[in-house]
Amino acid sequence: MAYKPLLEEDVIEYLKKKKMITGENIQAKQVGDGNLNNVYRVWNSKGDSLIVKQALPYVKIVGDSWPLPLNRNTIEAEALKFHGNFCPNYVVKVFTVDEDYALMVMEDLSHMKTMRLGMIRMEKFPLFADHISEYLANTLFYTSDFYMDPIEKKELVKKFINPHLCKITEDLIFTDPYYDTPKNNINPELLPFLKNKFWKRNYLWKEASKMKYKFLTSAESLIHGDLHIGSIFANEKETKVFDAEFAFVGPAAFDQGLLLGNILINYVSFDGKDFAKEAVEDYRNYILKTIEDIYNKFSEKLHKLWIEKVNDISFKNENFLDYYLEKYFKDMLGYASVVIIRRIHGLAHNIDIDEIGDLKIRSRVQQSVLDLATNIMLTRNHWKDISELTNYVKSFVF
Ligand code: SR1
Ligand code: MG
Repeated sequence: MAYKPLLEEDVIEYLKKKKMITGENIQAKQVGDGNLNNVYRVWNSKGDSLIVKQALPYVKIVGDSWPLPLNRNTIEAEALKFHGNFCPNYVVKVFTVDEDYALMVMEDLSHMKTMRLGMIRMEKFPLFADHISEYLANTLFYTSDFYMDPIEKKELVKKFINPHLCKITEDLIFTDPYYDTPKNNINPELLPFLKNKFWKRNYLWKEASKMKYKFLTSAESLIHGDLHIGSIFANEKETKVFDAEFAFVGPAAFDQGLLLGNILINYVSFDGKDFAKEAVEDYRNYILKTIEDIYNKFSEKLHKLWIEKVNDISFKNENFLDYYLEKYFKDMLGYASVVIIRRIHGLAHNIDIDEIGDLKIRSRVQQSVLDLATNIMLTRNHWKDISELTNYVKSFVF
């Protein structure tokens, strides 16, 4: 079977042929606002529904001038399944993968919304910190050398080699935002600040390059690779991670850093919006508490796994865990800083800030976010506890 990008009617035919959906009045609709793929929801009159995600042979938001391999769909499906082994409650279920068509069929989670859509409206997710800390601790630990057999770990590295998607991250997160290139996507009102201040921060670029080097060279755990708040569905009771096509065996602190960075962008973004002051303060307190809870619960859970399940005798000691967590914490802050910066004037932004329509107001918020990220990057090696970060953030913007 030859690959072709499927339209809504093709997706219905495909699922009918595979007997994955039956019955009357089957319909399909393109959903999702991703940058790379086509995603369809398919449903029938009985209330059955499925999600089909198909890779395109190029970057969707740019077009066919930027080709991208189709096998990223299989890598994503395999990563979701592998992570799902260790935290089945917090990862979307993949039913089938079709390498020929570069597509996978998944459970439909449209009774939930992405956390980003909730957070831009100041919705709270009371169980999120508990759930995501377990996801972070389990995926980190069970796919690391602390737990895995060393031969199987190397096989895991091989299976999840994902060079083209990693290259996107290397360029878009660690490189392009630090100099004036047409690949960036810049609010014209922000340009003078970038030219006169931001791009003169050579000391910052050096720190970003240190993080890039770690990203290029650390094969620690199978990471999600793009764990922002648009890659997570959540509601009051459930949390489900999806969209893992950037997965590879990489630096363990990257996922939590990426999540933290995206939450901090949301925190600052309310400066440019019309919500009541008290509501913003209340929501910001909730965000800071969530940031602390995620990290503290994560380290407690990792500690428990360590005590109970480390297999390699070299690492079976808590002093090593202390060393590991100290490095993890600083790296997490470094990755948070670069992912914040990339979403301000790099190629792909977050709606948290881009929905601020007035470009002057947007630029003011963007400058504030860039200054916050710069300060986090430069201070990261002096902080030991997550409350030092949250106190600092509160003193910077509240
Ligand atoms: C060209 S792809 C831009 C971004 O979209 C994805 O969600 C990743 O975050 C990637 O960096
Ligand atoms: Mg994505």
